[in-house]
Amino acid sequence: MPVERPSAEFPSGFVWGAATASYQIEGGVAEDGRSPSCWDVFVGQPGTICHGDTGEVACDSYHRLDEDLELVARVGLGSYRFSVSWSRVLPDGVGGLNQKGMDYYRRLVDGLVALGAQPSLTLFHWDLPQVLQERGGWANRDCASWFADYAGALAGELGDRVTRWTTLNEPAVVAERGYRRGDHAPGVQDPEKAVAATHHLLLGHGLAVERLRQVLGTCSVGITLDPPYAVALDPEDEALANKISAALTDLYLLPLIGGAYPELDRPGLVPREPLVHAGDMATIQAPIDFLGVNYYDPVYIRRRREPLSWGEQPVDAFPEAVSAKPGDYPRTALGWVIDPGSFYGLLMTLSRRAPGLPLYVTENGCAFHDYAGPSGDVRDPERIEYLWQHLAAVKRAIDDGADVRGYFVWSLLDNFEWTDGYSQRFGLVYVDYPTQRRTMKASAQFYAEVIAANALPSGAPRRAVRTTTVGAAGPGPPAHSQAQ
Ligand code: BGP
Repeated sequence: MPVERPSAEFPSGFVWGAATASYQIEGGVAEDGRSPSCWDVFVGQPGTICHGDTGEVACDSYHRLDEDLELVARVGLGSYRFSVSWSRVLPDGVGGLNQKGMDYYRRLVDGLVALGAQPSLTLFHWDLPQVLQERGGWANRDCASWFADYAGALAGELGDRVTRWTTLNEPAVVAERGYRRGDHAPGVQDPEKAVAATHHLLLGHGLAVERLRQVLGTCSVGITLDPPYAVALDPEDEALANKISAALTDLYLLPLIGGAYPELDRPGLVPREPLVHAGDMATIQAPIDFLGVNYYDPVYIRRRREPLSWGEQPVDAFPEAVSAKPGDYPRTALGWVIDPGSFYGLLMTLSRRAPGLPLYVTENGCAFHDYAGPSGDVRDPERIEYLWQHLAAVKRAIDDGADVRGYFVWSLLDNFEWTDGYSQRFGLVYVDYPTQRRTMKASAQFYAEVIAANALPSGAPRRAVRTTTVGAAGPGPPAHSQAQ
């Protein structure tokens, strides 16, 4: 089937960015008054992280700010998405600001502004101050107001120079992996705490939106979700896949845009009274200016049949389904299936579900086993191809009416990838951890050219990637790219 090419040019003003997060890059964990976060504590527990890695040094960005700003300039980013370490600026979690910690973010924001790159600030990318974790963390309702106070404090310091505020990054991952499954910090395995965390994260988001508007007046504020996009492995399971997609997406999206939790018969998943107090849903529904979307790969669904086949996994809260990976798709180094057709499907679904709400792709990217060649250069043709295919999906969604305003690659730098430690490299820039030397990969050069042209190059990517989505769940992917 011939490849359907979108017209190469992106809308003028389209925001080209790259993203990072505080615990994943900063290091300097005990410096200038920073207190530990729940991640500092979690990584110290044996068996939690690949190779026993920690974020103690990470990319040492706390000490290499100028170098990292230079990379922003060299790639020509229109925006840089970073997160603030709550325990660096408020070591007690609440109360007085730590000015030394704040200085780092002031220099970062001022540096970006000087380069003409919009600062996109995420308030919470998973590293809760441990002092607050010891008071229950997000399972404690008070965490929502601690978060709003923290948002207000930062707005007072940086407000006039931050272009976009994102309250939370992927709250579903915090609740599910942090409090239900326990393979992320804080390592809690308690379904009641997980559902409480879901509600308190969303409540914290709503209170923070209110607080930012109080302090700043006009500002652009949103939230980043990772809406699961379920695809049926077999055509007869399409309705099941659609049901799972809708339910898991609505758990976080519906309260934000519709002021209610979905009517799902899953008591352990959906917050209800007494967790939900009068007035909470109105707070959570505070108007936002954009929705951030993180996409990596879809969830492939099949109806459960006993006994389970090799590779099939149960799907939390949906006992009738299993997830599995299709066998014949290209994968990233993490085994994630490369499926830009589902990315297009997700963007179209969200623009229909939340009409009028601009979308930013706040993360999209891939890990490959990159290495520096004998002359020091890092060639990553797979990443170039991945970016090309996923940007083509974005462009096609825009052409088909989705209001996508920007795209941020995960990540600017190779970094500490949570439970995978340093074993997975997602960066446009290669980091040699023993020396902390940064090298722009070939994909950084490719991305710089895309940004400069505000368009995809007209040539095809180097190799063919199969991108047709299996099954036919959701609105269906574009019929493109069987082969080139
Ligand atoms: C997202 C996180 C990022 C980043 C990315 C890569 O869920 O928001 O912080 O880490 O995933 O995936 P992972 O770290 O699981 O390999």
